Amino acid sequence: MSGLFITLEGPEGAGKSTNREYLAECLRARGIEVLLTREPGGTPLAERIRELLLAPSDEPMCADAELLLMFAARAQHLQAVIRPALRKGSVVLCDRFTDATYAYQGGGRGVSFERIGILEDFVQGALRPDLTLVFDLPVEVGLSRAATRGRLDRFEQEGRGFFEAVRNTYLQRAAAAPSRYRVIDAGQDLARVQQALDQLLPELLERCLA
Ligand code: T5A
Repeated sequence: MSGLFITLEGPEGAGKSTNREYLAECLRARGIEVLLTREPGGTPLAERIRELLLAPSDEPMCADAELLLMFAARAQHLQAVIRPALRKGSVVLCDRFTDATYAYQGGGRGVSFERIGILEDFVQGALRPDLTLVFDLPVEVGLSRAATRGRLDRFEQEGRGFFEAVRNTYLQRAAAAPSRYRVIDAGQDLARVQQALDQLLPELLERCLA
């Protein structure tokens, strides 16, 4: 694999999609080939799985079904999109990846990290993100931003305790492996968040061009 795999993570409404576009523009302006993608999703089949995962339903989805659907979508996404782009030498900017599974299915739903790790190895082999940007902000700020879009999806209907656990899991993972993670204060106004990203750019460019 010769490209660079960068993931953007964080709780609901943290600004990942907004800042993914900003980062892509910054990198493309310097002549770097960037692929923007997201999880769950990123291929037609994985997007159909996403619809199943996000749609509110009268039938509660059990935690293991949710976990396996996340990894089913990921397997397809890796095989059809992420691995080919990395082989071509592109920078892949992916809105959520397996850290979200640890945060939501692990921290939020209580699935053991060990079980998630088994599926991570099975689906990804040795592939892990080269760099993960965690957009961190207080739960209530993120939820109120997400709520401006109107109807809540299945995850957004969870209670505050769920999202506190999600946030804490992200922060714990970032603290445990500081060489892979950069935590960005996403509770600030957008201009300041983007200033923080600007400060990361030299490091990103160095890695992209290495
Ligand atoms: N999931 C996903 C799992 O449970 N396990 C997994 O393994 C994976 C991969 C995906 C759901 O799936 C779950 C997690 C999620 O619940 P989604 O719709 O993709 O669903 O959810 P999010 O990724 O959370 O998408 P959001 O759109 O809610 O959040 P973003 O992308 O972080 O935020 P963004 O950029 O859309 O911004 C939200 C709003 O805030 C404004 C934006 O303009 C926008 O209106 N905004 C700001 N406002 C003020 N100040 C700032 N700094 C702002 N930044 C953005």
